[in-house]
Order: sequence, then structure tokens, then C-alpha cells
Amino acid sequence: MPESAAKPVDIVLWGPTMAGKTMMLARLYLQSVEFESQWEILPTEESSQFIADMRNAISRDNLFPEPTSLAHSEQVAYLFRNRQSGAAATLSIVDRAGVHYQDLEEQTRQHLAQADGLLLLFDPSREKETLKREVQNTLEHVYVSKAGNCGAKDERPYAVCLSKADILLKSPADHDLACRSPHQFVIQRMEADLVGWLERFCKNFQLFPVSSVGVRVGRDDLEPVVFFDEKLTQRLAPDARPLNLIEPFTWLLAQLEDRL
Ligand SMILES: Nc1nc2c(ncn2[C@@H]2O[C@H](COP(=O)(O)OP(=O)(O)OP(=O)(O)O)[C@@H](O)[C@H]2O)c(=O)[nH]1
Ligand SMILES: [Mg+2]
Repeated sequence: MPESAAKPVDIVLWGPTMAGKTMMLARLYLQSVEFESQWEILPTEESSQFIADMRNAISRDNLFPEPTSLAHSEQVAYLFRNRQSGAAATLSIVDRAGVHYQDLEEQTRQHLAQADGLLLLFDPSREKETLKREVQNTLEHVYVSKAGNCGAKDERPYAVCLSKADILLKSPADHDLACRSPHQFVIQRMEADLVGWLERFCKNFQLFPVSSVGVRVGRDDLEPVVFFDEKLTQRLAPDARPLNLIEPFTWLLAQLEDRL
């Protein structure tokens, strides 16, 4: 099949500070050969330094990435390519901009407005009221960034993800539900108003529990793959396998199929 000549569709990953964006983006590429997906993930020039740094920190040293500094915020992009059709999509990351960085805020606003699909990431281990504020602020921010909404709901697809889902899993049955019915899993664990907030702004959304690290699943119990070393630094077991890492992206790409 010929490669798609069209401009790739643009998916933006966006979420509050410490939501797990960098880890998600890093593991998405580093683990990508293990995903059973019709999409392959390729590096771009913009992402090569990021990949090298993350490979050293995560794959070699079993560490989590450092928090992304605003002063050195990196724009990272990957290319998704469909193995059958050759269709392509780009994924880019926008890290949260601080209130004092007006230039970055404007850049971020434009980036969000131009996106064809959005992946929003929230940390469910946040204090309830903080999480609620983060979800509301993020949805409002993305909504107003899209010029011409004129009171209408945003028609773009939103994959709304709870990060660090390994913390939410209590049993193999939970793990099974998170894999088989991700939307249901999140509905059962989030504030009842979550769907209401989303319905207010977005026409088409899907919920996903995501863990960039995952858990080890035994017959009767689950074992964590994150632990603290003797210096109380958080580390990752080398055999850690992520949960639902590519699924939100493949859902978004399926929603954007007619554009690919
Ligand atoms: N248990 C668990 N913890 C995670 C996971 N992903 C990230 N974390 C934790 O969350 C912290 C923040 O993750 P980052 O990926 O740096 O978050 P971020 O959204 O890029 O943060 P900023 O760059 O500061 O905005 C990490 O240092 C880990 O402690 C995960 O899948 N599971
Ligand atoms: Mg980051």
C-alpha cells in the first residue's frame, strides 16, 4: 500500500504537573515493540534526544524521569504509522505552562487549538478536591483554546486517562476489568460528576486507566513493580509491563480514521 501523502493528524498529550506525562511518553516508545497493534511508533528528529535520555534513565537505571523543567521544556513528537495502510499521525506533548510564562502559554494554547485529538492525563492519587479542580481547569483550558467553539461542544475525540492505574488495582479481577472494560473501570472509581464535566465540553470521549509501569499479575494476587531502594529513590522492576499504554492512542486514531 502507498504511504499516506496527507498531513499527519496531530494528537496532543496534555495534563497537570506530575500527572505522569513524561513517563507515559517515554514508555510508549521504549515498550512499543511489545505492543500488539496495527500501529508502529517511530521516532522523529525532535524526539531522539528525549528517547536517548529516557532509555538511560528508565531502561538502564530503572528510574522514573526527572520532573520536566519549564525552563527546559522539550517538545517531543513521535510518528504513528499504520502497518497496513501507511496512514500516519503525529503525537506531540505539551507540558503544563506556568502562569508566569506567557509566551509558552500562547504557544501551548495554539498547540491545543490545532490538535485533531487530545489525550488528557490525570493522577487519581491526588486529593479529591485537587483532582476535581485539575480536571475542570484542564477541560476549560482546552475548550477555550479552540477558537470558534461558539458555545458548541468540542467535536474532537478526547481520550481521558487516569495515570498510575497500578495504584488503583487491588486484584487480578481489577486488572482484567481495566483491560477488558477500561471506560467502565474508570466510571466505577471516579467522582460521579466526572462524566458530567466531560459531557459539558466534549462530544466524543472515552475513559482509560493507564499505567506506564503496570503490575505483575499472579493467579490470586498482584505484585507491584515500583519499589523504593535503600536511598528511598523510586525504582522500577526491569520486567515491568505497562497497562493500556497504546490503547488510548489507537482509540483516538480510530476516531480520526476518515482523516488518515
Ligand atoms: N505508580 C506509578 N507512578 C507513576 C507512574 N507514572 C509516573 N509516576 C510517578 O509520577 C511522577 C511524575 O511522573 P512524570 O512522568 O514525571 O509526570 P509529568 O506529568 O511529566 O510531570 P511534570 O513534567 O512535572 O509536569 C513520577 O516521578 C513517578 O513518581 C505510573 O505509571 N505508576
Ligand atoms: Mg514531564
